[in-house]
Amino acid sequence: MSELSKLEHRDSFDIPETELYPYYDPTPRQKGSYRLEDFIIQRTLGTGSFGRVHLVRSKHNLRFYAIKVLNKARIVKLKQVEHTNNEHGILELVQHPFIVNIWGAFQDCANLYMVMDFVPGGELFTLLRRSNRFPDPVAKFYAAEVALALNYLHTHGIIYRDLKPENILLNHDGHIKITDFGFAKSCRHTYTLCGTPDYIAPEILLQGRYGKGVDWYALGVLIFEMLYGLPPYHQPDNNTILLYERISRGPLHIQWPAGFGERAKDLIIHLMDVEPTKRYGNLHRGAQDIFAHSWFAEVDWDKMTKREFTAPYMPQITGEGDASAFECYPEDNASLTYGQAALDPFGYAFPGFEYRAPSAY
Ligand code: ISQ
Repeated sequence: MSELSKLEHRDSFDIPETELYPYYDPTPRQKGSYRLEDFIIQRTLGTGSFGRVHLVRSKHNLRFYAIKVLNKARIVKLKQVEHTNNEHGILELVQHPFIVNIWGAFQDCANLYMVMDFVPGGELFTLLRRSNRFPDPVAKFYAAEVALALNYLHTHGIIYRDLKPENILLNHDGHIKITDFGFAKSCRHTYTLCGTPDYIAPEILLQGRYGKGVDWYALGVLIFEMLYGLPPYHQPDNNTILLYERISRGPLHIQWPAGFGERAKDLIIHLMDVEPTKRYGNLHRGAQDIFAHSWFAEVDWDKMTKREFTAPYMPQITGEGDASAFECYPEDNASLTYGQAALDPFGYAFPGFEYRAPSAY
């Protein structure tokens, strides 16, 4: 099933814009200093090529957290050092109700650890596959929360670059939390570190390879997938060549399913425009073209930002630490290897992760 959403992002251009619907949190989070021995590992919530995410319980406050564990040697081997440092740096920087919160990060000889909120409602991906497709108002609710989170990131100079239902988690109250910032990239330098304007080289102005348009494009794909159940260019046989051909031909060639709403279709076509300079989100009105689109006409954006709408689906959670909304993964004793003394040739590569050797030595 996971192949369904492996579409490559396409390049776009950066255009600075003013912040729409800002979110101010009156209670800034308390940052902590942690080590593995502060937690009891309960189970695996997800796996990836560099490590796993575990549900853990704090020995001190008995609260549940998610800890993402990444193997340093694998990160180096797969040339993901910069992405990993970006992920950590960006998560430390951002604070938004629709983005997962990080509490701290540390490393031992072999691994990096990121301590995050446990978001118990599971992936939007699971809910979508189980529901087949979402009714229009449900898709609109999730799309609106995602659009606000993307706009927040963009106004802070961050491109997310990995939007898909697998990376959207549902909190206990049914509101979203975007997770996995492994591809996120800070593009602040394209706004602020360009030097004196008269001297800016054209390639700096045109450096749009990772412009925020890729996120708005992905929002178009996400809206389609939520309303239809599959992404617009899905190839059942995983034929990537055909997929890339369809992606480059653009949304005007999509065979729209019967009954697909005209307003949703119009928004998706504008979000998925092959030409980044014509794409909604990248025009002179920026994200306002998206927020003011007729498909979102019922949305009160200020209320949406403040989470004042009741979510369309309430996760069935029996208590704190209930992780039944997540798939079961084989527990292959990976956690037994955590915190062991070993050579550490890669510690220097991750300076943002506090070095916490186990207390035994
Ligand atoms: C928080 N809660 C559940 C699962 C998670 C996966 C990745 C990152 C954070 C998470």
